[in-house]
Amino acid sequence: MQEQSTGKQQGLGLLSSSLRRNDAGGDDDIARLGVPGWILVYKLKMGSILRDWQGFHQFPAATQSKLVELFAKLKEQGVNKMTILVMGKGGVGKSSTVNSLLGERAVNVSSFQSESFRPVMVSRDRAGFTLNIIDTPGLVEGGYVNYQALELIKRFLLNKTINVLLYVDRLDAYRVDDLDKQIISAITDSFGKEIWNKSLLVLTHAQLCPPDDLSYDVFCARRSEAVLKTIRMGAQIRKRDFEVVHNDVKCTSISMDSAIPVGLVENSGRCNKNENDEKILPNGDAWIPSMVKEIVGIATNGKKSLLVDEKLVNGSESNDRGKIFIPLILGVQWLLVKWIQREIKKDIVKGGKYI
Ligand SMILES: Nc1nc2c(ncn2[C@@H]2O[C@H](COP(=O)(O)OP(=O)(O)OP(=O)(O)O)[C@@H](O)[C@H]2O)c(=O)[nH]1
Ligand SMILES: [Mg+2]
Repeated sequence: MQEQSTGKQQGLGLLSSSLRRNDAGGDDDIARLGVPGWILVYKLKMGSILRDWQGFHQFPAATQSKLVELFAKLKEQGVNKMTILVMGKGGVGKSSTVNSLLGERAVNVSSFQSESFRPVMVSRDRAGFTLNIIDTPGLVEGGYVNYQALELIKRFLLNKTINVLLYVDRLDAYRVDDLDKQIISAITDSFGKEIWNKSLLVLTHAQLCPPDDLSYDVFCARRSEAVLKTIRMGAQIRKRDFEVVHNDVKCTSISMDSAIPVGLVENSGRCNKNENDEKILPNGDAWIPSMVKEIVGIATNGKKSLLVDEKLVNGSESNDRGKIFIPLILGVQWLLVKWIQREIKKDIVKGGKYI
């Protein structure tokens, strides 16, 4: 029967396979959407499909009402669309965080080596508000920064505006090393220093029992400080520029005087819950609404969102800076050549005299 399918059915088949590739939600949703095929084609061409945010209704009522309030705040400021970019090393919980924030299994999560090498944008609509989240492949391959992945991400982002970057790492890691700094440098070289004005440090695996008799809050603060310092150094941001507190945003989970707020995340299904059925951290904080609050704070912090244009994709900021010196270098080279030619001529004249 399948072999006899009409062109229209084949078209939908193609669409559903694209959907499966882009979004782990499954193709049942296409039927549920009830939208004309051409709209689906258009939206797929734009890099994702805009769906009704089904996962929103899966959140506990207490979380839903907090999120409604936060989105209303955005709408008050004329913001009805937000695009979040998620980046970090492999296996730190990027995809799981995307799913947790959406309340649905939108992107693939893998316990072992990931098979997703491409960025994926998931778009959800709720009451006229569009939320785009872009999940990306890990930025480390075989112990080195994966510049190829970064290049792919950049190209995927062409003509998109990023309102918030979630830089993801794990809370339950005890060290930062040179590779962490290199990742930050690579992100900064690709997107410019300004991207850190729109970023939130997300630390996953936050349901932990700290070692060495440290309290949970002290442990979180120390780990955050270590990663934030690495970001500051990797992005070459001056200390005093980094220590500015957002006017209206205060990190709810960790009290830090940093320009980059920190959000703690526990993606595991075994995460503890409060009496309202909300997922909570060991400090009692319901982390999903807290994190969305931070995200909204960053989106409206008055700093410019990042438009990824041709210029950014085809030449990094740092390369542009280097280009200023090209005429100078050419000039010096020209003078050097002229000087050598003059010296050679002098030598020839001198040589002629002695013959
Ligand atoms: N306990 C716990 N496990 C987590 C958490 N976040 C992610 N995991 C697990 O860690 C593994 C990797 O998670 P992913 O979300 O696929 O990580 P990723 O960063 O997207 O990985 P790549 O796509 O390979 O870069 C999976 O087995 C997740 O279930 C968390 O907060 N707590
Ligand atoms: Mg992933």
